[in-house]
Amino acid sequence: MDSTKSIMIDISSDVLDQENLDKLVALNNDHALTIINKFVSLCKPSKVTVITDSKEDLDYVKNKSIELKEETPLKLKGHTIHFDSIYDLARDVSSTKVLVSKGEYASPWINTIDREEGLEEILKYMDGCMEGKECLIQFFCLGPTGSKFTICALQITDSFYVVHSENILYRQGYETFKNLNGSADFFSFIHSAGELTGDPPVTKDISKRRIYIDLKESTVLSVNNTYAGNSVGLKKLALRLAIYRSNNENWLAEHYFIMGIHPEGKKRKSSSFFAGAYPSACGKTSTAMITGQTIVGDDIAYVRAWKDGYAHIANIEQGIFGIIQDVNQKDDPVIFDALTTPRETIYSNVLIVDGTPYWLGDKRPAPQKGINFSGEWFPGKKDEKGEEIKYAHPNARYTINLRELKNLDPTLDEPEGVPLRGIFYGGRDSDTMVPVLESLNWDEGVFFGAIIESETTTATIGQTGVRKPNPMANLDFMVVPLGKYIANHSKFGNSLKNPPKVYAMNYFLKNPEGKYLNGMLDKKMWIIWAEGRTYSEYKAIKTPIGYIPLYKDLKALFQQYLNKDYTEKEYVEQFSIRTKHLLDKMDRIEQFYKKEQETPEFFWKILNRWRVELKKLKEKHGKEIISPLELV
Ligand code: SPV
Ligand code: MN
Repeated sequence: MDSTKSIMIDISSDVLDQENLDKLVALNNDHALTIINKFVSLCKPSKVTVITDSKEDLDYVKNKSIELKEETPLKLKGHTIHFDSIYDLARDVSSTKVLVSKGEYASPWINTIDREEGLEEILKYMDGCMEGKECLIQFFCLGPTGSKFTICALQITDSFYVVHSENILYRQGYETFKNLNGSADFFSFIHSAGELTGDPPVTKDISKRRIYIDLKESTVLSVNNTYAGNSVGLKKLALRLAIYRSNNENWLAEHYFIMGIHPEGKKRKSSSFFAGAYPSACGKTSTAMITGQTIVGDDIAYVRAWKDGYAHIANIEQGIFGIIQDVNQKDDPVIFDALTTPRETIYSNVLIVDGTPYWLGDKRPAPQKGINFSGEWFPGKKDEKGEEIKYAHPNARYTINLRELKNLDPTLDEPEGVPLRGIFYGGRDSDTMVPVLESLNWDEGVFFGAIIESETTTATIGQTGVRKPNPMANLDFMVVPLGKYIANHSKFGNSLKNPPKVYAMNYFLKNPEGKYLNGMLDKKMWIIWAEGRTYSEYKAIKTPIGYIPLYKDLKALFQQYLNKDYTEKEYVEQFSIRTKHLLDKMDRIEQFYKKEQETPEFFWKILNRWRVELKKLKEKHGKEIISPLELV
């Protein structure tokens, strides 16, 4: 034991005691020990604690997070509140960079920094960043354990909130790590909240917030932040590493929810599993939570070709870090119930009034005072720039384990994942795409994902409401050339005997007066229609851009599920082909993809076909907006 210690672990016994040392040695993994040695000596914590999968260790994290005031208990049992710095309430895209070597190609919208320069900068910020603090070391599994999907991960951090969140959101993996038999095949995340200020303590030096992705070492370094999208290694930091790996191994790592769709009154041999990618804050979680359906996951999934000829998909998480704004009793009864009853839940950046959390759009009377990320809050409070501080942040979140939800699909831990029947792609698009559209084939479906445009939201720092391309809702996390990523999608699906059907979705279409054309509940009709299409149950109208539903089928669905009279006028307004808007979109998309050196040929072919056929349609009808009734 001692000789192992002197060779492998170079940490003073004042910092790492025998019990914790033993836990590390038992892993029998030199690569992990090398990383731990390196970062403990750089970050200089006063204490190192190794967290195994035991309840005792997990409780230690929870209790210590409260003791250190990273979290504060609320009125209901298991509920806590965590506040991030007022400057750290969303993902910081501009400080998140991929380390690249000289001469390496990166698509222009991938934020990069020269590897040497980036490492020098961030390692400088990390030097001594844990002084006087306790450092936690924990091991996790991305994906169901013991499965082809599983990727192991090592997290080193000085934030108990980060590890507590991870323990809710991911599967513990200390025991699985032992079974790696010394392999270096895992992801590593080193994080520090940096110097802290205030009560509760938050990151002080936000100008030195950096999140640097080292693809070569399968490592992400993140410093001077606590907002989970910046700090929690296993979430979007791991997604970036997985995108890199999957694109070199012909599988997919996606910003997907997964749901089981269960149409009323229809007997299926098995559940119908669908995935969907929409940019953050565009209805992903609420789709996966549609009443009557089951949820497998709401944010990140891996997809692999399976021997049955289907793509199989697995949620790599086991919890939800969900946007809380607009969650209310009427529209999201399952989540609302879970959030207002005792269970392990971390709230972040909501308003606390006498130990009870309030958030925007909760449909309760607006509170008049309380504590939020700005300290004591009162109506009319302004920030430094003179802008009003709302009582809760629009990107305020809740963190819960999926097992807390009564609509959880029983396949969450299935090592084989589940066969994927369909994929939804969508964005916040007020004027172009119809509410639901089926692709003509797999490559046209890849095109649907590749041409997502969406108005920016509060999930990222910066201006909101700006229309931007967001391929597969994954652009923020892209670490390989976009062209390579699109080509990988094409190749992946075309190699399957039963590729998923693909649907473009748009929940945000408006009329020329700016009024939304669909209600919150309408998306249920689109998913039930899509599911039925995968069983060839509905006929559809072929348009230049794909298949749209027949009026009679939607009318029947609205009647059945909402007891609503869906009028032909509504259908025509929603499903007309807006040729001018679509052609303008093709121009924008062309400009965007022209910047990419590696855009595959099939993409340009489809874009040109859309253009030619949309123009023809416009000319044939002598107008810009063509009613679906004229296309039957
Ligand atoms: C998102 O913004 O897409 C999220 C939350 O799911 S974050 O962890 O910030 O990425
Ligand atoms: Mn997300």
